[in-house]
Amino acid sequence: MVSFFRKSVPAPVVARQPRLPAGLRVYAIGDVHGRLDLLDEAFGKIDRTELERPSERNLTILLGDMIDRGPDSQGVVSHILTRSKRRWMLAMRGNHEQYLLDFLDDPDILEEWGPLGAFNTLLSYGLKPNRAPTPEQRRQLSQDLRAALPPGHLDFYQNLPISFSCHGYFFAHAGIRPGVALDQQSPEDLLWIRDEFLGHRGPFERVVVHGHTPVVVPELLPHRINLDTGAYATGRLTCALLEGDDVVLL
Ligand SMILES: [Mn+2]
Repeated sequence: MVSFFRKSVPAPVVARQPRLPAGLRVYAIGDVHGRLDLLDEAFGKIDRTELERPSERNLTILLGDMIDRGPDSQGVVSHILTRSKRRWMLAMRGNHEQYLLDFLDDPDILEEWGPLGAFNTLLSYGLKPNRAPTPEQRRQLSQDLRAALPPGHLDFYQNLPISFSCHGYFFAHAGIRPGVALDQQSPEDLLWIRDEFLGHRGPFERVVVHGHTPVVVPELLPHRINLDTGAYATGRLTCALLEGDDVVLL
């Protein structure tokens, strides 16, 4: 557990940030990693907030890595798809969703993906993976996964955006490469970057809202906001409310 977290930069609960237009509220949720129970709680908090203090328009953004590690990736994706029918939702691509897509075309990627929590995702889709599959078993699992995906799931994975700009904010799963324009960022960096991004003191073109690297306490910095609190291991899933120039943790 000790090496699991990066050291958090001490952060206030409320930070001043770019200004969203009046009437627009954004809820941003960190890495869910198969914890349907926690995602359900977060949606409940959002619903209560909207009931108590309704906004004109509100967008919920999931920062990627909805799947793997935790017990119910299939349930998490189904829950997001269901909620998307009645709420404005944007689920973003994380490196784990990319692994799933890559696995459908290249079964051998399971050697890399497996140790990162893939088996729990395969189990959640009703597969019975052997923990050390042979190349032939990997090919079979890949075909079986494609066949097991419920309606809408393949489309969901294929259409997850890799970045999203909203007024002064830039949303991406892992972060950005410092010194490279936002519209020139590589998918590799947006899905995977850690040290070069996290160690950069800013400023960036926009405030980057991201997950990917677990921290004990969410980081609300002037140039970036990290909402990954390692939900699958800690039981803490972070949801931030962005409104006007405030950032508030729910
Ligand atoms: Mn990640």
